[in-house]
Amino acid sequence: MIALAAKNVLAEFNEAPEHEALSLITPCVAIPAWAEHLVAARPFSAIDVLQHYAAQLTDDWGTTELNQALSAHPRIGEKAQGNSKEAALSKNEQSAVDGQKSALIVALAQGNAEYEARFGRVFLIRAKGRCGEEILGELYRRLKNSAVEEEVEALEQLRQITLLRLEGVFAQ
Ligand code: 2AL
Repeated sequence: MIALAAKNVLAEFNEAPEHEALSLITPCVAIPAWAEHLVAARPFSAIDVLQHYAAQLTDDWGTTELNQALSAHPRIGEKAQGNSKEAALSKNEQSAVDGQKSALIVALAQGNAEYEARFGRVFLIRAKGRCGEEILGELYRRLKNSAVEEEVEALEQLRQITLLRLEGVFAQ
């Protein structure tokens, strides 16, 4: 019984049927090809090897992947809907924006609207480790980006969110 309890997540991921391995990492990002490639590359000898490969796969991401992934990211300051694992992760990441002063919430909502009007998609930022004021500051800074510069930044944020979530999956 002890042996079962101690069986680590990496071994589980390596040995699980394909659909189970997929469901373990799908909540990290709504880009099916990323999860499929990672599962197809099993087994991994160590978590850092897996993380490194997962990061490498994100280097190929572009406009299509950004739009795919955004369908699963609620606006900053708005709660994720539903009971999916991804929604739960998102709520946790955005916890610093919870219960904030209403002035900040209003400013974020206005900034989000301005961003969406300018770039045509939801403002994406790795919220974990950032306070509400910092997020708002980044939103104002990024509103001054060109469309090309901003896509590069949004993709970098998506990579950070994804790899942080993946770390969470394999944390012992
Ligand atoms: C999110 C989210 O759901 N988690 C995170 O770090 N950022 N959403 C967003 N619009 O940036």
